[in-house]
Amino acid sequence: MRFDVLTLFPEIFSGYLSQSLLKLAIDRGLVRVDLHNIRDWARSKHRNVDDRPFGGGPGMVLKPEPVVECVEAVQSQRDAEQPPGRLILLTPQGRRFDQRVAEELAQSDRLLLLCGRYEGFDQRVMDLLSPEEVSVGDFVLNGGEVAAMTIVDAVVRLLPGVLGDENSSIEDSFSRGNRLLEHAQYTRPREYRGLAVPDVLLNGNHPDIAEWRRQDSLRRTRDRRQDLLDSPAEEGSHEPPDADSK
Ligand code: 6GU
Repeated sequence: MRFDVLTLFPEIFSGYLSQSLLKLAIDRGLVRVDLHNIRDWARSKHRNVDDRPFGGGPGMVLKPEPVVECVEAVQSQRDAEQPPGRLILLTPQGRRFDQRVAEELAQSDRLLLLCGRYEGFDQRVMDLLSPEEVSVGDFVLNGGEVAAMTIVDAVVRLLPGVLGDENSSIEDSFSRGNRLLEHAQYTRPREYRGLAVPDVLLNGNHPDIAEWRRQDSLRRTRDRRQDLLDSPAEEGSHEPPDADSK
């Protein structure tokens, strides 16, 4: 899968790209991430990419020309028979990103992630390019870069061969309609500062362990995220949890 990240701050991504799981996926040829600096498409002598908003107001708006021309240049980097890839614009105004969206995006061969800064893009960027607008949550980031990394991170771990075990993302919280939070985990030592590991995890009885974990997941979900139990189960989801069990 190929990602193209279009940004004014490509350096923000370099540390992340050299990180273990993603670096491994890149080294194994499963993923490719190309960074593009929008400023390289600026026309003026001073290479400015933003300007004051018409009508007044605070902040700066990203000019349409460098953004549109950068996107078009990146989209044209393909063979004649290949589709241009999905264009995603990161903005707090977008469709909310979640595990279901990650699974959908993981089906794509190529994603173009367009990161904004300042007060946003000139409206003609959206009018001309019709990107899919995506937000990672109801809060405001200083730019789309951290959101783009969030999307790359969540999508890459769904690609076949990226995680050690092919199935290890399937049982994750929120995956394929799983609506339960993860159960608690313990490792050695058996006792630390007076806190002991639950006995059931030590006795090697795997049906008992599975049942304890299921109950712990239910308990946590009820305490922390009742909303997950209230919302209707998705198509293809696991059995709905037994709401009466303790
Ligand atoms: Cl995608 N961008 C920015 N700037 N802020 C956000 C966001 C994106 N998603 C949530 N907040």
